[in-house]
Amino acid sequence: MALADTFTRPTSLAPRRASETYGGMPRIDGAGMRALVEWVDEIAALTTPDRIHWVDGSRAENDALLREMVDEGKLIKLNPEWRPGSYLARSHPSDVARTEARTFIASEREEDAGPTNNWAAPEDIRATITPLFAGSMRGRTMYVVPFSMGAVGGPLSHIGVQITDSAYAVTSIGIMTRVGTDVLREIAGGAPWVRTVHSVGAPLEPGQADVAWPCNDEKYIVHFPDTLEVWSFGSGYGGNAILAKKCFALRIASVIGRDEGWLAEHMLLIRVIDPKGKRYHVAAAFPSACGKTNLAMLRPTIPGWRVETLGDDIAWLRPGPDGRMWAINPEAGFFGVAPGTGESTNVAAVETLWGNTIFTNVALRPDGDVWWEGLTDTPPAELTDWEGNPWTPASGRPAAHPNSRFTVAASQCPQIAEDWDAAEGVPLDAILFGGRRATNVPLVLEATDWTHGVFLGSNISSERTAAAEGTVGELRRDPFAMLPFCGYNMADYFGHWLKVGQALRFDRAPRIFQVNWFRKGADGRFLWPGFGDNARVIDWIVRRLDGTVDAVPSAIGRLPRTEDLNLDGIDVPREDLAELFAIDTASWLREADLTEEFYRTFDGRVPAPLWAELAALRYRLQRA
Ligand code: OXD
Ligand code: MN
Repeated sequence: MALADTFTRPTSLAPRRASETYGGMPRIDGAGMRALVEWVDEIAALTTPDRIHWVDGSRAENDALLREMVDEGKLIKLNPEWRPGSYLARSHPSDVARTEARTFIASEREEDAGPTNNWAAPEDIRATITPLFAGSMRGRTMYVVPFSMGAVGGPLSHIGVQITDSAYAVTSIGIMTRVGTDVLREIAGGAPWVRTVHSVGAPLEPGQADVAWPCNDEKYIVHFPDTLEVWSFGSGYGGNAILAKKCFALRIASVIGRDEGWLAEHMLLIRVIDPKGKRYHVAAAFPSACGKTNLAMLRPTIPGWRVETLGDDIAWLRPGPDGRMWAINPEAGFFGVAPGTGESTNVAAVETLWGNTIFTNVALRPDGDVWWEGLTDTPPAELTDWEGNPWTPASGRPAAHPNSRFTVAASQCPQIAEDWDAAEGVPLDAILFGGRRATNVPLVLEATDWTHGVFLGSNISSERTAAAEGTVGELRRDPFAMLPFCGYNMADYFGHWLKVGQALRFDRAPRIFQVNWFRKGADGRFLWPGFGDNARVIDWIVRRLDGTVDAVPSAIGRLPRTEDLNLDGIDVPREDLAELFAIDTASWLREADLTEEFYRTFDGRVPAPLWAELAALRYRLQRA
């Protein structure tokens, strides 16, 4: 008999001890399951919840949780006529984003966290956070959520368990991951799993009424890479509360990948299908707010081309025995930024959100639907803003929070690939690195080889301020778009990328490209139309993969011959095209200086091949 057949879910049982809640279950046994139950007991003893609820991931359970949150005033049910099965949450105004300053990597050795992370000694930070967690779930339900990143039992997948006292987190994890008793079967069978603990840090005294969005002014998001644990306190915001996502699938998974020979990346994943039906798989790393979800759901403007979505935020990449790089999207949903998502910018995302969506901090329409800046060109005449106040276009402030979000199942995307959750993933043909750069970085360039590609990735940066004013000095460096997400020393991570490249067959490794949709002319105008027209850049990349177009060598990499770009049907003036690919030597030499400055912050840990790339870049620039 399968575990699921014998497993009777002890929902909301009163006993405090998890082992008691498992009393009547004959088949969940084995060392793996015992370790889980002991751990749950240990966390319950520390946090003292009123109830323990083992989450089974069923539809009925999810519906009950949503109903409960509506009854408690934690969610607003949207008008089912417009948005069936959908809800709006309004966070506490102070709990609206990831808290990077409160995010810690507690590795045994400080140098293993590196200069780009906040480091804390494990025993010190445990001594700090343990008293915070003591009694932190009093008066609340403690949910135990077993989840899988990637298809359950898949060769590239990993599993974890999140303990949380937030029903909002449970329903979000249910969308973003695969939750259920089949994960428990893996654990019972001895599969390794990551332990994650989350508390909003708002215990309730007997009789005390709850608030709509419980949280705590004090916040800690702590990762223990040596013991594969995450402890998150004080925040209900997705990036801090859905621990499977940034905390596990990037920070902890990057460490697992370092030790096992694969890569956990902040990348979207797409399948591009050319007019002849040939398929290519592309992963792309972009810092936040650089159009990752838009590229993930691209609608090409050139006839005959199609894009299928595989993932919009995270990709796990592993060299296969065939010498190719295989990739999965370990998530099962999208936790996307709402503002800027509209009919004209990302119609596929808008269609994805037709229902079954949890919105957070968007505006509410009088008819019970939602709205955010950019959804339509003209705002509705009246709204309730994200803080619950009346709003009109004359209010002079955004109606939705700029980081307001939607949480929705990937399967709802109208262009999701049929095999998007295939356990073995897809073989990668190309990797793109991008950022928001008003100057210097051309529309597209190709790395000369893997090492040069790693050099490009290590130098990703994005303008911090309005792009028109962007100068080299105002760049935020975001290597591989992983600055807030790499769970170990970034210089070692560069080295790991080089090492993983060696596990690939040279003629089968994905080719690496740098792209920049955001270059501006001297007059501050965008030089490239972007959005669906970015397919024209993908078209060139694909023809490079097929070997049907030549590229022009330059000091910074291989550039297209402008006549090879398919510009049929759009009007990009000749001068703009020239500017899109112009190389300003003095400015690039200044960038090289910034790279040196950045590399020096790693105390000699940056791998020699990257220093060699920097020296070669300077040499080529000086000769140009
Ligand atoms: C995200 C982020 O939420 O990058 O995806 O912050
Ligand atoms: Mn992201």
